[in-house]
Amino acid sequence: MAYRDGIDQPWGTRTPYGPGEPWPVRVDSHLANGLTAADVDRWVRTAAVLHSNGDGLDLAVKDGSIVGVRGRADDRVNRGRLDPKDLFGWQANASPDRLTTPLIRRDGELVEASWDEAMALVVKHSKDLLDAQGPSALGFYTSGQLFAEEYYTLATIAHAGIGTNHLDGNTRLCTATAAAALKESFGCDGQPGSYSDIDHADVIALFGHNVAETQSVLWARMLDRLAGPNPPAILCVDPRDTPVARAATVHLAPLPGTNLALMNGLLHEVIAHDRVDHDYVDRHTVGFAELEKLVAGFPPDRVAGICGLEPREITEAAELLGSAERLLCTVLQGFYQSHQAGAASVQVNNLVLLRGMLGKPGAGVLQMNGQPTAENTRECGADGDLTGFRNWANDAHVAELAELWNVEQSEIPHYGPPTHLMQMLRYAENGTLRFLWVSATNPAVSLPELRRIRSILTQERLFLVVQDAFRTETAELADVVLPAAIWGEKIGTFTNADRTVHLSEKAVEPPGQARSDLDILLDYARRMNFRDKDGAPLPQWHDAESAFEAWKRASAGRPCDYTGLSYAKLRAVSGIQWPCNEENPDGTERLYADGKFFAQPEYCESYGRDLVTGAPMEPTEYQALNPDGKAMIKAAEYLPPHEPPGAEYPFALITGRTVYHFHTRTKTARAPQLQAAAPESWVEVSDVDAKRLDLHEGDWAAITTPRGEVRARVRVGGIRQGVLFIPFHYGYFDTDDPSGRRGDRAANELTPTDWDPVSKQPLFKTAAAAIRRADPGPGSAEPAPGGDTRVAENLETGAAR
Ligand SMILES: Nc1nc2c(c(=O)[nH]1)N[C@H]1C(S)=C(S)[C@@H](COP(=O)(O)OP(=O)(O)OC[C@H]3O[C@@H](n4cnc5c(=O)[nH]c(N)nc54)[C@H](O)[C@@H]3O)O[C@H]1N2
Ligand SMILES: Nc1nc2c(c(=O)[nH]1)N[C@H]1C(S)=C(S)[C@@H](COP(=O)(O)OP(=O)(O)OC[C@H]3O[C@@H](n4cnc5c(=O)[nH]c(N)nc54)[C@H](O)[C@@H]3O)O[C@H]1N2
Ligand SMILES: [Mo]
Repeated sequence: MAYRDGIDQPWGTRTPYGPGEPWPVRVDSHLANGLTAADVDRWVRTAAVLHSNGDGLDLAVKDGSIVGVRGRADDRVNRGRLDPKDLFGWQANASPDRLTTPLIRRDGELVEASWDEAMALVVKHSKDLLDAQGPSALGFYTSGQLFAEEYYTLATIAHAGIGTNHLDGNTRLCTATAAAALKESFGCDGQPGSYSDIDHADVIALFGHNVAETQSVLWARMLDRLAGPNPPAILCVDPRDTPVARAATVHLAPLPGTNLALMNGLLHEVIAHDRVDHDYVDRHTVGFAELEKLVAGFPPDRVAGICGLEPREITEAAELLGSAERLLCTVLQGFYQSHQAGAASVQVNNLVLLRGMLGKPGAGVLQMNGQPTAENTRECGADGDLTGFRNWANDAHVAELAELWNVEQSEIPHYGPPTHLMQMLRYAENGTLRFLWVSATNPAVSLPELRRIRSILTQERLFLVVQDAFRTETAELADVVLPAAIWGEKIGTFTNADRTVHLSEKAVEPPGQARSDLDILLDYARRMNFRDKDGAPLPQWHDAESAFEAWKRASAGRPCDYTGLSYAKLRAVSGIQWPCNEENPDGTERLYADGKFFAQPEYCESYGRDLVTGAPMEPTEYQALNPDGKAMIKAAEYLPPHEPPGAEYPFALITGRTVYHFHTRTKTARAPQLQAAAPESWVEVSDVDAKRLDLHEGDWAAITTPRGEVRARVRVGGIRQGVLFIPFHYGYFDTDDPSGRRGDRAANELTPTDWDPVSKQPLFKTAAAAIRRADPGPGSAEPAPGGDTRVAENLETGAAR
């Protein structure tokens, strides 16, 4: 068992391996100061919750407290490795500022209250609004960080108990585009590929995915392949010089917001050089001719002009993609949160389909997830999807749900898809939505255009319930705050980006009166007295395991079939990939290996949309397009971004992550090692731009967009000219902000209210901005604040080559 310093060496030491060989085991561990494994009373099974990778780990428990972590050597995902956030982030559980009692707003202040008082208020507002305005006055905004049992319970309560269509997750900000792209191409959500494809691939192409910092154990797997015999070639598409870019064979740094043009250009080359697997395309797809026609208009020189690249770079990248024998593509926020997100992400699926790269080891596509349990939000139907990847526009699917929940079909709203969050906010803004229950997300930092978000959430007429473990920026705005038990303090299951399901056991008691989200939701249902059509309580389950059994029934026969899983089985095996059922008792490594898709008209999750306008297709159109349920190749015309850089705002602004923090830092800022590694926000500026603007490393800069202004210290380099990058982790609260500046550093003060027409995912990565030096001026500069992995990265990639 290796102790390692996860701060200086985010990816640890190399364990090289060759193509087709198993990835060697390397067990990472960290225990609280002075403790050794001999001091640990118990090790408790779980998996990582500070990203979507699903790394299996055990929590060390001593005297009723969590005192450390150890990776699970037998886990299929990580073979023992842990990411820096997982080595240290568990310390947040025991933070002295955890919420321990409910809070209610009295005379403008949040004051402590009993559970009875707090829940009585929530129930009174729910009932009053149901009577006065009906179910559409109530909305729920949940997370990608709860457990499957909790999402399924919430979906049941919202859709069948209340009967509102207003239920979405922060997965809308995260993986709505992944889900949309999969639905457009394959008729249904569900990750085709598997992490084990990394062991076999000869080309790995990462589209807008900084895997090194955001799924660092997955990057360790790639680095180990790079350090072994016959390493894969890497294509990186990212405007920044990320660790992935530095290890890449070909790095394309397109202008933000031009992904679709680039993809059309790459497809143009693949087709022009006839790198198409015609047999595969003929047998398993529809739509090739239209794509061929559309991308004919995207030759390299035109695309180079749009993307700010050299034509040669595009042909080089296309050659790599076109000559690959085992091509693995991954996609994440550089595509999902950028202009034409859905359309661009679908083109990655098209690439894989054209090249016949599905279902065999080393070939495939990972339309990535971000959050640890985003997959479950989607499959349980706690976002804009219906439970079990059912199709809201297919009455037979809604009838199945009505039967499962034993309610009338007419009680489950399906006049349109469940309301997406940005629309819900609009309803709240104009006063038809009057009750919003936010669980496990911090929208006052994570949503775009924060000034507008604050004004919506603080309206007198909106009753805001916030369920969290900490007194976040959002909790501060609430009418009622409910203290939640978190990971390690409750039991449940969750599923990572490659469909691997883990059981997360309860290791310790939650602090004070904090309760699991499941218990809170079930308590609400009982107090609301929801009933099915025979008068029985709705939902009928009463704890996590009975909720899991109910969810299994809801998943039966659907793509995400859990019927072959049980808590007992998940205690015996560390990580099992769905579908897991009678036919596939050990789970399923790759979807679509047989060229059969979940796309039959009567079975598919969605009839699809127009990729440019987002207009939904009619069932009859789908039937005509794809009667046999094949994979769909869909073309889309490139449009310029809505807010291109111009005279007043000459830079393209993008936002994203660092390896040391998770989101709004409610956990990672409470882990001293992580907070010390990246204590303060910064802005990345290219060398050329910095020189021109007389900006130096460590200078304070003011960054402005039409929405607002923030301040951050300058980091010079690491990004293409004309582009600025700000991490979005830093909200306006802090425990130790040395500058004393608050309220002027959250990246989302700058981002626009705009979303992708297909997935409705907000555009966090396409805006125009200006930058100037702010006081105290030149000469006062210290280096830009910590979190600088550049040294470590260079060591790492150097070692890998
Ligand atoms: N350390 C850490 N890990 C995390 C998280 C975290 O907060 N911290 N969060 C988790 C979650 S929820 C998510 S969703 C994932 C996100 O994981 P990633 O998507 O890998 O992370 P981001 O930094 O948001 O964006 C990735 C890259 O997109 C690039 N990019 C920006 N605009 C464009 C563009 O127009 N085109 C292209 N091609 N690229 C562009 C950025 O330069 C950035 O390097 O990470 C997960 N893992
Ligand atoms: N500008 C910009 N904005 C972005 C992004 C970006 O790249 N750029 N990325 C977007 C993406 S991909 C994401 S995923 C979002 C993330 O945005 P958020 O979801 O707002 O971020 P978190 O800080 O993870 O918030 C989760 C909250 O849940 C709480 N919590 C943790 N576990 C539990 C639990 O078990 N129960 C309860 N009740 N609470 C719990 C935590 O304390 C925390 O307050 O941000 C989005 N916003
Ligand atoms: Mo995310």
